[in-house]
This record gives sequence, structure tokens and C-alpha cells, in this order.
Amino acid sequence: MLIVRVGKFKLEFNSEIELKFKITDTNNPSTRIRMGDEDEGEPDRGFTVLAERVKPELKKPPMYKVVLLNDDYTPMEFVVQVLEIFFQMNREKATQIMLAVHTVGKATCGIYTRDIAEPKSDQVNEFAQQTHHPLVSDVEAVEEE
Ligand code: TYC
Repeated sequence: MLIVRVGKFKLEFNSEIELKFKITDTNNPSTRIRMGDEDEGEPDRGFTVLAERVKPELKKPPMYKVVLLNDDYTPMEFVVQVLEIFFQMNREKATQIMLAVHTVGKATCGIYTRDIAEPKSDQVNEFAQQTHHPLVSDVEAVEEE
């Protein structure tokens, strides 16, 4: 025989049981489950249930950079247009990034989740091929902190 006290209730069980609790007082989320018949002088073999509210942990998705690579043949004006069309940059920003690629060798054009970064890079590469420019973009994982 198993005797469980929950608050003012004394429950008696003959077989295995599964207990479900609903803790309504979040200021005092601890409940003593007394086991053993107090009236018969039995020791309390129960336990205390402590409810802990856990914040659901939402992990940030891994992010990917779309980078543009330098080459010797693609006209600067074409690169600026690509940055305006595919990365929504204004002319000033597009020119700045184009010159960064030209001088450094590559530069980041945008940071996205993988599902956005991959097709964007593909679109740029297809556009460059269709217009017969050797311009190439690539996708690189952003290092996680
Ligand atoms: N280097 C090219 C030139 O001198 C310009 C250029 C810039 C090409 C950026 C590619 O991603 C690029 N015409």
C-alpha cells in the first residue's frame, strides 16, 4: 500500500502509480509529496517536487557571408550594378564594396542564413556567366562566438 498526501488529500494506492502535478503558485513552486501513513506513525518516505521555469532556449541559426572575389576583367561598373541589384546597396555603398574587393581581393556583400546566402551567391554567379564576366561570388560560414 502506498499513501501519498497532496495538500489536504490523503491518497491510497495499491499498485504502481504515476503522479502528475500542476503547480499554480509560481512564487512557491515547491510541493512536498508525503509518502508513508502519518496516522500510523510511519516515516515520511516522500520527496519534494521543485518546479523550475525554464526559458526555452532558442539557438541563433548559423550565418553565412556572401563574398565577392576579385578578378582582372570584370568591369567595375558591372560589379557596382551587381551589388545594387542583388544586395540592395545604394551606389555609394556599392562602389565602396567594389573597391574593397578590387584592392583587398574579396569583401563581404551580405550576411544571411544559409537558405538565403546560397541562392543569392548562385544568382550572382549565373548573372555573371550569362553576361560573360568572370565575376565569382562565394559563401563562407561566419565564425560563431
Ligand atoms: N578588378 C576589377 C577591375 O580592375 C574590378 C573588380 C572588382 C572585379 C570587384 C571583380 O569582384 C570584383 N576591372
